[in-house]
Amino acid sequence: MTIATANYDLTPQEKKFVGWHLILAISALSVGSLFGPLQAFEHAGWDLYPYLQPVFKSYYQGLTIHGVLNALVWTTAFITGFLTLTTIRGLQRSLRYPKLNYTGFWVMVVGVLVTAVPLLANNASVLYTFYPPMKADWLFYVGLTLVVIGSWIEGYGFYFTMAAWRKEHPGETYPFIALASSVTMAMWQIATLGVAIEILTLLLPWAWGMVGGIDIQLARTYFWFTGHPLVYFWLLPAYLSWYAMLPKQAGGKLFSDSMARLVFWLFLLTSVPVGFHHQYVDPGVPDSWKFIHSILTYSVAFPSMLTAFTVIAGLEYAGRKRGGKGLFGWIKALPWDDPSVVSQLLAGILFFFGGIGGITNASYNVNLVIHNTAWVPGHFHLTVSSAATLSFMGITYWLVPYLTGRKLWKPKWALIQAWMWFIGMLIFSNAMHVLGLLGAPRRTPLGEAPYVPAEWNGHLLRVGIGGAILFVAVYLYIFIIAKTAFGGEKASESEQVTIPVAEPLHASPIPAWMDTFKPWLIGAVLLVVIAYAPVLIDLITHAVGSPGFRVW
Ligand code: HAS
Ligand code: CU
Repeated sequence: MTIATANYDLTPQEKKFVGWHLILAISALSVGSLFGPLQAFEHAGWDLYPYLQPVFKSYYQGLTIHGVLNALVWTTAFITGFLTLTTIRGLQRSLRYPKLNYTGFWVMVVGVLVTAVPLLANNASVLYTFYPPMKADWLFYVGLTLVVIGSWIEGYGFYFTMAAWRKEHPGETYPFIALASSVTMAMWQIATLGVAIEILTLLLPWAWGMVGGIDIQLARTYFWFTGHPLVYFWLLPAYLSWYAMLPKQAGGKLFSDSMARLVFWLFLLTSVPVGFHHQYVDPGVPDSWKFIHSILTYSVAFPSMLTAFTVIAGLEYAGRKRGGKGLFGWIKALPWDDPSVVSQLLAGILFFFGGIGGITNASYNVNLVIHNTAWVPGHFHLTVSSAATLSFMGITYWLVPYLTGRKLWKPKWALIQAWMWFIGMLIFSNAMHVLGLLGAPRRTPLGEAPYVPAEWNGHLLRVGIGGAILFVAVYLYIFIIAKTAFGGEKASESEQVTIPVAEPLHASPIPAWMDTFKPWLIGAVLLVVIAYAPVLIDLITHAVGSPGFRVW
């Protein structure tokens, strides 16, 4: 078996290419993050939107910019860049067709710019789920399509590179981090077929006036076909780091190489056919199919449980090697002074709560209580904004010094930043969960709502306080990264950061079925067909048309 252990350096050109992804990602985050706190402040009764007139028109414009730039652009740009690095480092070879990957990246950049035009002009305040019959300017749909196509092209670049490596290394096993990168991309490419079909066959013809109406139920079904696995596109790069990089940073090893591989294959298999857990209340989906998707949702939670055990076992190994004793002494022995490690540990702790909340959501009966309430943004701020985002922040704390050859600017401040994110998120998301249970709706300017009962007020205030802490934390992060990249002290030869890749604890052979895409891809497609085809055929044959509305 092969696990790359020797240091391998990217070429300056490759480093620059990964760096461009980070610039796109962090630029999106820096604009998108302006609006999150504005929403939180509005909930707490400090509505700042009137002061932003006439530049930003409404709460909903802000909420859309926040969701699109943070949840869609920051993540996708970071992930494609990070997976480029892990593919090259894993295979210890350059991209097979670098120009293909460059093309993918620039298509993504054009897509972001095209999306930004209607967003900033308040012509696409349809939120990040862009449910019809709310109708955005067509540029919004075209821009998002380009972002997705750009990410696909980068994915093809990974596959060609994997195939070239395979030819050069007959009989060897794909190195884990490269395999995990391509599995993530393959899952994403199956997943995004839903939104691609939604945009090309429904939204664009409708936005261009070629058809009079749109079938709302069909559009929602296509959307959630993509919408759920989208969350694993955010999560899996964090898992890649937790499995194969974090243990090395903490002084340990990858606890089980084969388990890590199995987890990624299971995600490829089960991530997509679960979208109806977002549509439990939708009238056009038969109960039997909601049941099937609910069972499959519990199946896709399983690899995360495996991850919790395996990653924590790897961390325990590291902690004990560092001298930690007793039941919990190993936790104390972990490097709590390393901001990259701490960000990822705190992201994992927050994900415990987010994951339990996810399993709660997946239960049909309980979902009826929390659906469309503030509980849901409470859930996803622990997942996409913590498990993924806080991990990505932690990764950049070594990645930017690696790419630039500079030292991280004030590591103590980076530590404070990670803890601020953790504390801000605990306050914010706990308040949102409680508000949801009390019946507070999501996607609503609650500060203005006339029906708010007194018992919500304390929790709304906590939303504002949590939001304020997160606001400081995110701009502190951006400041630290900018200072490191553009003004950081040059690292000496001995201080140069290398890419952390953990060795497996046991070098056991990997069975052939865990080193080939074919059976897993066939299984994934089959499950999708079983879980979706009958409902989609029914919805397509009974499609009806609604006109578009501009509700903002
Ligand atoms: Fe979810 C709604 C179910 C995971 C994101 N989810 C959402 C929405 C988003 C989102 C964005 O079934 C809202 C969409 C919208 O706008 O309407 N979710 C689940 C389930 C899981 C889950 C079953 N979600 C995620 C992840 C996300 C994410 C991951 C983003 C990254 N979710 C739902 C459902 C809804 C939903 C319903 C619809 C609600 C509604 O009605 O609208 C599972 O995958 C979760 C499994 C996770 C675990 C946790 C394992 C714990 C680990 C931590 C290890 C700890 C470490 C730290 C390493 C079982 C791995 C150690 C530290 C030391 C110090 C030692
Ligand atoms: Cu979901």
